[in-house]
Amino acid sequence: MSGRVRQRATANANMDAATTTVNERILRECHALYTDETHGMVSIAQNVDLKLLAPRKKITIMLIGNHSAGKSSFINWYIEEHVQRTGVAIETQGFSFVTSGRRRESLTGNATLHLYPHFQPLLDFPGVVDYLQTEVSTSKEKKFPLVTFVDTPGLVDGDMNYPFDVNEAILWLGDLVDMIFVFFDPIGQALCKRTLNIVESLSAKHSERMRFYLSKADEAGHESDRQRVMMQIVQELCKRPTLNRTGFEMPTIFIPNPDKPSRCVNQIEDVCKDIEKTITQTIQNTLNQLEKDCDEIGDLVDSKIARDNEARSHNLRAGTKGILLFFLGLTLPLALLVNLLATSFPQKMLKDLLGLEGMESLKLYLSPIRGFWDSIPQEYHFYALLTLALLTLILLGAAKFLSRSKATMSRKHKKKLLEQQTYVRTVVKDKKQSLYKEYLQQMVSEHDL
Ligand SMILES: Nc1nc2c(ncn2[C@@H]2O[C@H](COP(=O)(O)OP(=O)(O)OP(=O)(O)O)[C@@H](O)[C@H]2O)c(=O)[nH]1
Ligand SMILES: [Mg+2]
Repeated sequence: MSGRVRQRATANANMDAATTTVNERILRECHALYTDETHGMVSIAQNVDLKLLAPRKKITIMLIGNHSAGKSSFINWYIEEHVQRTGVAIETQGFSFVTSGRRRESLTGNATLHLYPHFQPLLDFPGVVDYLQTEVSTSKEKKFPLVTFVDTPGLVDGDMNYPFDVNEAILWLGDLVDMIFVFFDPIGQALCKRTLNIVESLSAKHSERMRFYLSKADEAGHESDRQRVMMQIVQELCKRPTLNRTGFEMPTIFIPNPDKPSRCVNQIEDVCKDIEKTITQTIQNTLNQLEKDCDEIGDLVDSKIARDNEARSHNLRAGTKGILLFFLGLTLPLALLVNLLATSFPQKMLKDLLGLEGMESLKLYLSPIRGFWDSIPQEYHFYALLTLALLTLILLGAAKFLSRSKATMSRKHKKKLLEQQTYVRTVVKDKKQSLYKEYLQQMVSEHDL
């Protein structure tokens, strides 16, 4: 790296550090603790057959609602930059991810999936990738550095042809996002069937993520008209079983327009507070999950090593049993064979071979076998031999069966596991504690302000 490039890189890093909030850094560092190539929790967990997912660095908010409900306008207002096209025509045709970054750019569908690998199954929805894009904005407004918005196509009934299965794609996205904002606008087709069906299915699974808003409330006429529109929408929603709850909340929001002051109550700031609350919750959850994952990895290493020790002592026992049975299996036929040889061999040759003393002691040792063999009537000798052969086979088979060993870890592997366990239990956990402390300090100082 040349001096100037290095200087610029350092300047960039310093600028990043200056503009990055504590929360951003906490989520980023947690993410890095999971994804580091050598020491990452994800790869460590794989060694103990645990599948971990790295936490996200931002929360994701999906906006749905009928066509022209003001979804894209809300995003533009939040980030204070006009990145999403807005207008009375059907403006947003596909899915648009709006996220913050170092420079303003627009990315294609494939680049979007590269940036958000966990959204890659979207490829299973034919046609979606061509209608997918990411708008990167340099905005640092509100909590935008910690948020990714997912703008969706306006929902309409009837002949409108979507280039992909919009219902299924939205339902699938609903599983992955942290918040789902549903915008109902008082003048459009707020109550279109498609919107109601999607909202109903989403709320069957994710009612706690969903927020309902009466958008463009400044266009709803007088207070009484607004109340009537809202009642109608709520009544219609409550007809659906998954949405039938008491205390249905539907704040009224609109994009403040200094040229067109409105007397209508605007609860748009509460939306921002809600986003902040979800971010705070996400940080707490991420830190708690980090601790839980450390504990789980630690415990799994312990039980893996205990299983390995057990397998080792099993193998030792099995080996001993196998050897004993093997010898037992061989002793019987060997003894009989020696006995047979000793009796059928010419006595003189045996005497020459072993000497008189040797021959006598051989006879002495073999006498129980000879006694046993002689006690079997001659005509049963064949069957006795057959039984013996069978017995030998059974004993040898049992020896093989009982000496089967279990797989064990190599010493090197075990050492590595223990090192990783120590790393997770000390380094990662300490890091979690210090991040938690920073998070709390920051919360306290924010409240002081
Ligand atoms: N008066 C008023 N007009 C709004 C408000 N929000 C959006 N609009 C206008 O409503 C029109 C539609 O807004 P969009 O943001 O494009 O709506 P959308 O939901 O993204 O529409 P599609 O992308 O077609 O689904 C635009 O002309 C906006 O200027 C609002 O709060 N008050
Ligand atoms: Mg739009």
